[in-house]
Amino acid sequence: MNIVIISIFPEMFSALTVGMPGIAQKKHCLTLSVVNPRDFTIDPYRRIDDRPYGGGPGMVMLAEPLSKAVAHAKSLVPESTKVIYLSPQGSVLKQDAITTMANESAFIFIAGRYEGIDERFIDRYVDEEWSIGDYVLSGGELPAMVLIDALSRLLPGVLNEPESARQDSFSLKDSDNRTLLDCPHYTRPEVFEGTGVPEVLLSGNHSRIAKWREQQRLLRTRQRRPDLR
Ligand code: 9WO
Repeated sequence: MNIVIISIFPEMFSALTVGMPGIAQKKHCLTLSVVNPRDFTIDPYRRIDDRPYGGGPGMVMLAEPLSKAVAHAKSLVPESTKVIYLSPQGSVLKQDAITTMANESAFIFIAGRYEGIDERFIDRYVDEEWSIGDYVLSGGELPAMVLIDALSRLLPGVLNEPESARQDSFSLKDSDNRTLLDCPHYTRPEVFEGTGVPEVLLSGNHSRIAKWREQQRLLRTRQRRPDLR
């Protein structure tokens, strides 16, 4: 997968050199590049923002440097590549949408700053608008990184396991394709600060263990996320 990010803070994306996105890049399953709209400004002050028409607090990102950045980004990926804007006004991302996106070969992500982007840029250049949750941040960089992290763990060849085993153990879905939370996990020592491990996990009975884990997922989902049942 080839992802071009448009952001005025390219340094932030160095966080993606570690963990799953880092592995994906080292294995050439993922290519990331960042295009800075400030490099496409026309005025001597390299301004990428201006005051909002109609007044009010804060600044708005100029459409022109962003459209030039998109044109440059499109020279790095196929012309038809989807342009995605991360904003609180987008549809809230769920695992299903991320699984669908993982089948694509390229994306252009727009990470906005200030109070927002000139709506004419969004109307003309943005294909999809996605939110990672109902809160306002200071920019779209972290949401873009959240999406890249979620995508990188789904890319074929990133992990050693075969695709079928990965789908099983990395899915949030039960046998009826309904979302379930994960079960609790335990590792050594067998007693931590006086508390042991559920005995079933020490039994060596794999069908009992699988059954217990499924029950735990259902129980936790009912208790913590009744909206998912
Ligand atoms: C929304 C808003 C609502 C009331 C008052 C001020 C407000 N600012 C914004 C807003 O959308 N600010 C953005 C800051 C402009 C674009 C980049 N920024 C951003 C993206 N903040 N939060 C996100 C984001 C993106 C995806 N998912 C969650 C949050």
